[in-house]
Amino acid sequence: MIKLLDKAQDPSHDSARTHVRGKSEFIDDRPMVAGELHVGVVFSTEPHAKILGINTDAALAVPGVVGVYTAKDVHHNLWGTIIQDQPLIADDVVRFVGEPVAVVAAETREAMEHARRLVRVDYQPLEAILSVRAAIAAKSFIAGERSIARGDVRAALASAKHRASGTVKIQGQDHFYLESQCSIAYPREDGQVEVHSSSQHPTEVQHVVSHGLGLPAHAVVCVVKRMGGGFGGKESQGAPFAYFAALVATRTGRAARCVITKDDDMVMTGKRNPFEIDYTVGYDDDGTIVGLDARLYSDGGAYADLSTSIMERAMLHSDNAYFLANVKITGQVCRTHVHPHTAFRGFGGPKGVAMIETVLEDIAHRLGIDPLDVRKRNVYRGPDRDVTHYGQKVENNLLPSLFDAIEQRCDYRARREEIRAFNARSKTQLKGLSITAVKFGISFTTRFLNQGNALVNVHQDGTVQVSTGATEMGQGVNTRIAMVVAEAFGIGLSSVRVMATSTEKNHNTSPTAASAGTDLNARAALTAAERIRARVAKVAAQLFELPEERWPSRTAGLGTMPEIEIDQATAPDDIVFEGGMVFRRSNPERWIAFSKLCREAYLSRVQLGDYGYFKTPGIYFDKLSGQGEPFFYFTQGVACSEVLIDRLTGELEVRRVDLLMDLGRPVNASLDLGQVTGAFVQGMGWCTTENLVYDDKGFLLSHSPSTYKIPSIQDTPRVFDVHLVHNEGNTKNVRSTKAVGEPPLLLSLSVWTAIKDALHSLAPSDRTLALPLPMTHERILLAARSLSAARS
Ligand code: MTE
Ligand code: QUE
Ligand code: MOS
Repeated sequence: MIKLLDKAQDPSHDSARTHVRGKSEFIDDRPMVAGELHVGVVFSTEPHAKILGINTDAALAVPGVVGVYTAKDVHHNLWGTIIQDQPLIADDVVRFVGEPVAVVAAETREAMEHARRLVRVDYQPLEAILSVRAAIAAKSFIAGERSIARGDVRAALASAKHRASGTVKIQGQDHFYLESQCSIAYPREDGQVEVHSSSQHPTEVQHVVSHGLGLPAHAVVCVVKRMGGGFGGKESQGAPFAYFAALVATRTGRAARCVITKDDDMVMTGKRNPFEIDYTVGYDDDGTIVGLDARLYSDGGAYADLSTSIMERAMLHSDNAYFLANVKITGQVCRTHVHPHTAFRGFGGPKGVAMIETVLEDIAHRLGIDPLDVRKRNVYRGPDRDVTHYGQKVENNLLPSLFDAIEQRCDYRARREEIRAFNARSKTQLKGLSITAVKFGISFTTRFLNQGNALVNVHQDGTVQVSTGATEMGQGVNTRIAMVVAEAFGIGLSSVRVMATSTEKNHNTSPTAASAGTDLNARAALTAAERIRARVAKVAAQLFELPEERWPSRTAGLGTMPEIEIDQATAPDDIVFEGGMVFRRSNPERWIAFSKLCREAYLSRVQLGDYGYFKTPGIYFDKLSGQGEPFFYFTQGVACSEVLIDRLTGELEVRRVDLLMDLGRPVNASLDLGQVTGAFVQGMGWCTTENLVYDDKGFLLSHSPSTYKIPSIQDTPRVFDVHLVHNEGNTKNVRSTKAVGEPPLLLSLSVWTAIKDALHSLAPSDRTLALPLPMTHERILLAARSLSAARS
């Protein structure tokens, strides 16, 4: 049975106080230094064209303009996180509207903006591919086709009692971080450069800047204090902007600031990959899936970026919470002439899950069975139906009991009956109800990324500075790391500070992504802290043997105490660190404050800093066979959404959402609840209102807050009941916690399937509704209208 966690009152975000006072420093808040230049980007207005010439004369003539740089100024002009196929500055050909063709540097922002518009580029247009279907027709692909399969799909489909086929068309999503892409570069002595960047991946910035400038890695430092949101959009795509600033800084010897406007950012940077998924499913009378054949196509845009990894995760999540006995999932990334699409919260997961959840909804509709029963019939459960199509056993599987728990908590059956009656009665409105689940695999599927390192410095007053490769983007990773370290030393959270991320303190860092920031970095920090704790525990044990007059601090460090030998980490095991104090369990009367102990340890020449390293054990995935155990564990959850549709206007109201999330034993349940609700609402935007509209050149028309509608407070569910569930079983992860950042976003699909549920009440049972994602108000209106017309 599922037990709920009590609502917690955990420490608030470490930036909460400075955020609300406007004192948190973001990139563009950094004070201008003497001589600092403004950097702007001239970008392509053609989706695919040969560059015949670039005329910079007029731009250079603008007073205050210091330089205009093009591809010929770049040392090594190809970058890319996985496949290096993308020019930093387009050379002879442009491949998307928004692609950088020149970089302008000027004394003022006004001069820069003015000059940017005066750079003249002559293009000879080439044929552009602007859709997934056009790419398939032209065989325009990025990397090869891959598949993950189990059993005999063909035979299973042939002998299935029922079959259904369809296409799921899924649009992209803009990250809409409040702080657009930005970086400042400072030239340092002897050819070095220090870059401050709004990036989830400081090591990638370091690499891209060093390659682009022709510098060794040790000449470049990347510092990330925080981001004003990343959501995956700053995992790879922050790097070129850092490079543009660094290019100007090294060329001019002056600090250089590259801050992109919201509108330009939206035009230039890639989004969540659009997907088109063709499937055929075979199922029994009771709704059990016996075979699924799905072909996933994604729009990768013009360059590879992270699209191949995103496709892999989509393929690995096409099962979601459901056992597929016979299955073949094929994935192919398409190359088109739009901005290169990239990571977005959930990576490929939401696309695979959208497919299977909507298929389950259709099966239920066709059979006239409640969709919840179809889901429960297919959910992973032991002993025979708990191995995924890629061969990983679903351990610590709470899914069946989560379905039972949500059904009861939200009074599902009674509301289903009410809604049936309501829809039969109402002429103008429709209600829909749907429960979907999530089972999100935690770990990068690329094994080498699953490592982290951390530096812990304990000072003589007992306060602690922690540095890791994790970057703070609002998710609270710094607070969680600080809490884990504070707990290790038994000290208050205010005694621990997580410092700005910098590649000079932590090297070869992974992007803060795949929701694994805390898992990797808090674990590495804990290792370092535990080493320090073992040493100071030994100091404490010795101090307790001596009268206080003979402690180092009392003898001015003159050495009346024998020097402490710390040979290995042979910590006395009965020393307790608690409440800021250190004592022997057997004699709590004799104690020393942690802060005082640190001073004594220092005077005794005991090392008070350390470095920790962690790599996720036991994970393995063979990308060729599509088999293995790619995930350390699964984060799971369920949500039930009720929607109300106005058939005359298409208006949608999300009336009620009940949500249960298994996050193991949370480090900070309050922050986690913020992540769950934030991710859900962000996902709702993708499912309902966020409509990316391009013109016939692949230029993004909806490139501003007035034309691109992210959810507002008005759109959040009227009733939003979110609970974490009790689960202490994930003992292999740090503090038995589970990652939270991305998984709850996938539960917002319950809003999308609830819309389908509502519209199904107008559709005959032999009719499958192919609803695109997002279901905007307009699309709801059109779908309702055509269904009503078909009925009358
Ligand atoms: N939360 C906030 N406030 N801002 C963000 O940019 N990014 C999300 C998620 N939560 C994001 C966020 C994404 S895409 C990921 S992968 C994780 O945070 C990354 O951080 P974590 O690994 O520390 O959870
Ligand atoms: C989830 C992720 C990422 C991922 C795989 C996941 C991710 C990411 C990469 C990646 C892959 C290959 C590389 C590389 C990065 O893989 O964010 O540098 O060479 O960057 O399952 O979030
Ligand atoms: Mo998150 S999409 O893995 O940055």
